[in-house]
This record gives sequence, structure tokens and C-alpha cells, in this order.
Amino acid sequence: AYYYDEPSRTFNEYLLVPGHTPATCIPASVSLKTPLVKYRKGEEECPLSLNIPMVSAIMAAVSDDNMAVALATEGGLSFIYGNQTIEQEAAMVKRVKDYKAGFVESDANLSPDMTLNEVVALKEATDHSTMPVTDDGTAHGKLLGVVTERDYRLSRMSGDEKVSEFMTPREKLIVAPADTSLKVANDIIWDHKLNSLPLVNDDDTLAYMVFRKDYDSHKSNPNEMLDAHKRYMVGAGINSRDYAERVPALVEAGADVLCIDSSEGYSDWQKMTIEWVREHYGDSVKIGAGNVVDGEGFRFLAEAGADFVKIGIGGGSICITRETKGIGRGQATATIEVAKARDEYFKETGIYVPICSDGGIVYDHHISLALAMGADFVMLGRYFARFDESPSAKVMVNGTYMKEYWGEGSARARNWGRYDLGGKKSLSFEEGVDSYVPYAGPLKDNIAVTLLKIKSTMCNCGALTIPEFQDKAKLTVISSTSIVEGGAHDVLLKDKAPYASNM
Ligand code: MZP
Repeated sequence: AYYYDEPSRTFNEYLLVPGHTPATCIPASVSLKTPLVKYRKGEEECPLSLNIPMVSAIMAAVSDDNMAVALATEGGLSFIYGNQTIEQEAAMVKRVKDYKAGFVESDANLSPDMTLNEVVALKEATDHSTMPVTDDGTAHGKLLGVVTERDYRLSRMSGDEKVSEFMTPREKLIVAPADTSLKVANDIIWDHKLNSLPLVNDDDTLAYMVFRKDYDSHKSNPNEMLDAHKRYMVGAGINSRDYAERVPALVEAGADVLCIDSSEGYSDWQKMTIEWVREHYGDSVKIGAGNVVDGEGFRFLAEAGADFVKIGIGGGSICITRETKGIGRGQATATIEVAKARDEYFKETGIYVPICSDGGIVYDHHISLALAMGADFVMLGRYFARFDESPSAKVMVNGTYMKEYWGEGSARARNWGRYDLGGKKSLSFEEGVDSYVPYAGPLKDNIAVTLLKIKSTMCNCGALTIPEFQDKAKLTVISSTSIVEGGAHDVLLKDKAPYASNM
């Protein structure tokens, strides 16, 4: 047997040592843009990149179309879970691609002279889940919709960002009387640089008139405006069994990138899957592979043609693979070694294959550590499962709201394709658990805090981009006593901070 000289370590055993911070290095100036698929670095632009280095896990408890829209809105990407029928998965991908942010279709026709009150009445009468669209022909902005107060409250309760994203507290400061005409309301919106305008009738707010002013005002045809809209990016999980049927359906549905979802990816099955994709689609279909935990595994998949490689075995919060099978590696050590192999491969070939650290992110600063260690982006399951947008149920447990979160190798998911080694199309033993995670509210609010923490850390290390961070980062292994020193200690806490802010 081969014995490694060093123990394998987790993120929690490392800290970043700050470097010099120039005055120009402030969080607002940090770019988190990062490559998603391989490219000839230095010679060409990466064909597919992310605006933030976070993707959501290929799990039924995490990544459906709803999550995908919410995360893509923030600049990340979801991989729709593959443990469902091909038709179901393709339908989810299609819904993300068809989703029109900020636009809701309607067959109602409005004139610029109509009052806001009349528009609301029409909305109530027709019970449009869609919103009316109009063009007054002269105004700079266009009315896209009406959200009644009831819709707004319901949307907040269900965490529907599609509606609430229109409204900001600032916008609630300006209200329009119910008899204001659409034309005048439009001018108010434009003059005050608003997206929505609350309308008052007597002393009650009735509705928000939702406008948008960032598209060509000459286009009066609503459908034309909807075609002009940028589509969200979405990924999809596949397995190394039914790819000949699943891949064409997902490509047809519009998936931007695929990922072979397997607990252990250093295998001929993955090579065969990638080869099949290359044979049928050349380089036009992007496909990631994994998971691996060392340089050998990385090189195998890179040479097989993977567009990115995912790292991590046994580190997931719901994972018991290390206990059941005795395989795996500390996530920090695995990331460091794979990053080294990625850099060597780049030097030899000129091809930069992005790597993704998957699983085991417990605190926000673990994301910063993973990036500093060379990861181009991270995949998270537990983190996203906690939000309103995840597909799992929100339940009350002992007086606290929780979301359900289960592993793909649990008896509940029975995702045999992820664990299959040429067996009998069933899950022979469990490698994951079924659990609860504390409910943390909307994705948007949580991710904003997480990203600010990452950017602040990068500034502490004097870096304005992820490659610069990777170049400048100084990392130190810490002793178990310094881990204790790192938290609040030797004080009696007055109040336990909310879970989300502990991340
Ligand atoms: P985490 O973010 O919850 O720590 O980990 C999520 C990752 O755990 C997933 O992206 C996947 O790689 C892995 N996973 C999913 N299900 C299982 C399991 O049942 C698992 N063992 O390990």
C-alpha cells in the first residue's frame, strides 16, 4: 500500500494570513467572475463563466428550476438534479430557460389614459396571474405589470422573488393617487428612477405598478420585448448510465452545461460518458466530471475531455461514505492537490480546466479558503437547502423552522446512478442521511452577506480578482487550540446569533 506523508485536512484546519491591502482594494471593486469550463487561458475568452463562484448541488433537496432562477439571478448557477425521469429534468431546464425576469405576459390591453385604479380593478376582475403591458408611445418607461398588495404579501410568504424583487423600501416612499393616469405614473417612475410605484386609495396602499425602463422604448410589442430578454444559465446533472437518452433531451431543453454526478469519478464510466458526448456533439456541449480527490483523478478526467472537474469524496454534510466504505479525503487537502495538478496540466497543454470544490462548506469563510487553495468555484448543498427557494419542505421542529435536506445516497433519494459500479440498478446500502437544516430565509439576502464576506477577505489579502487571490493567498495550518481561540471564548454569550449569520 501507498502511505501519504501528510494527514488529509479539512477547511477548518486552515486560516488565511492577511497581506498588504492597497487603498484601491475595497469590496465594491472586487470581481468574483470565474471560469466554468475549460479554455486556452491567455489566448481566448472562457466560453462560459460565472459572475459569482457558487453553484448549487445536483440534489433533489436543493436544485430545481425555482432554485436555478434565484441563483442565476445572483450570478451563480444550479445543476438541476438528475435523479428524476429524463422528461422531468428536461422540463425543469426548459422552465429556467423560458423564465423571463421582470416580464410577465398578458393579453390585457391598456391605454395611457387609464387610471391606476382602473388598472388594478382590471387585474382583480380578470385575476391575471400575468401582468398587463402597455406603451404610451412617448414615455421613456413602460408599464409591465400590477402587483396587488395581496399578491405581494403572498409572494413574500412563499418567498417568490419574482414579485418582491421589483420592490425596494426606497420605492415605497413615493406613492401615487389612485386617479393618476398611466402616462403620469410612467413619468413619475422615470423622473425618480424607480422600478415600481405604490398606489394609494384613501389611506391604503392598493397596488404596486411595476415599470421597467431599461429597454428600447420603441418596442411596443410585448412579445418583442420578451424575445429581447437575456436567458438565465442553467446546468443539469447526468449519470454514466442513461446518457445516450438523457443528454439529447437536456441539450434540446437548453441546458448550458452538464455534469456527470457521481460519488467517485475516477472511472472508465465517466470517460465513456464524456467520449459519447464528444462523439455526438464535439465541443459544443459542455460537460463537467467528478468527483475526484487527487491529481491522478484530475488528470484522468482532464485527458478524457472534461470541461471542469469536481473535487470531494465524503465531505458532504449529509454524507456517510467515509463511514460506510472507508474512502475519501479531507476536502482542503483534496482541493490543494487537484489545484496543483490543474496548474501542471495548464503548463503542459495551455488548457485551463476549472475545478470545483464540492461539499463540506460549513462556514462562509470556507468558500474563501477553497478559492484561495485554487478552486475556481464551489458547489454547495446544505447552504442552499436552507433557503426559501429550495424544493424541500419547511417544517417546524421543536419551535424552530427547519428545511428538510437529504443525501442522494440516502434511502429517501435512492439515487443508484450516482453510486452505481455496474450493479443491479438499485442502491445496495446507504451512503447518505436524511436530515433537517435550520431555515434561513431568502437566498438573495443570505448570498449578499456571504459574497460580502468573501470580498472582504480577498481585500484583506490584497486581491481584486479570484486569480489574484489564488496568487497572493498565504495559508497556514492551525492547531486545535487556535481553532478554539478563533471563536468567541471565555465570555458568556448574551444571545445566540441567528444561524444564518454564523455562516
Ligand atoms: P454539502 O454542501 O451539504 O456539505 O455537500 C453537498 C455535496 O454532498 C453534494 O454536492 C454531493 O457531492 C455530496 N452528496 C450528495 N448526496 C450525498 C450522499 O448521500 C453526498 N452521501 O455525499
